[in-house]
Amino acid sequence: MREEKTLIIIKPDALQRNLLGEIIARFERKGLRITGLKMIKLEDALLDEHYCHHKGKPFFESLKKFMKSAPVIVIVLSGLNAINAVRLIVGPTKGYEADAGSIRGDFSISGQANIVHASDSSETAEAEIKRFFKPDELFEYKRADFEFIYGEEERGG
Ligand code: 3AN
Repeated sequence: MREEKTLIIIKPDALQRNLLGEIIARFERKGLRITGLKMIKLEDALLDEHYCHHKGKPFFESLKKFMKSAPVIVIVLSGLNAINAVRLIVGPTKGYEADAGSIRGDFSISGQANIVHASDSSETAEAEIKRFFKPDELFEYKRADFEFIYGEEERGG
């Protein structure tokens, strides 16, 4: 177990469907720390980089169009094993395959309009945080409920 940072993008469908508060609340309640947060409008250059593993696929252009259709919220979440913990909260890519209780399982029935993106490994988390945040846009602080979120060993003794 280790302290990690991960990146999520709350997508245009979530904004249009008034789900921003609901989604952010789920990560807060889990015990994760929000250490970066902003609203941005995605442009082609950033999307080409972020979705380079999908370049050439039939849905690539429509994915970009969807991601540019409204602003998105980018958030850095910090906590113990945050990358895996956040992927579990988000659920698998296709909303119609995601378990109830996950964000995609509860709010999405689509493969494209799937509410939120989350980094899938420590390498992608590091690259994605750098892609969307400057160092001075990230913050460190201790949550007031830290003692109740983690056990003694997890808090560093
Ligand atoms: P995840 O977001 O779960 O890591 P990726 O990286 O495979 O999944 O896909 C990135 C995004 O591309 C998805 N969140 C979804 O919006 C879109 N996407 C993936 N597969 C499809 C597909 N078959 N049809 C349409 N959009 C897709």
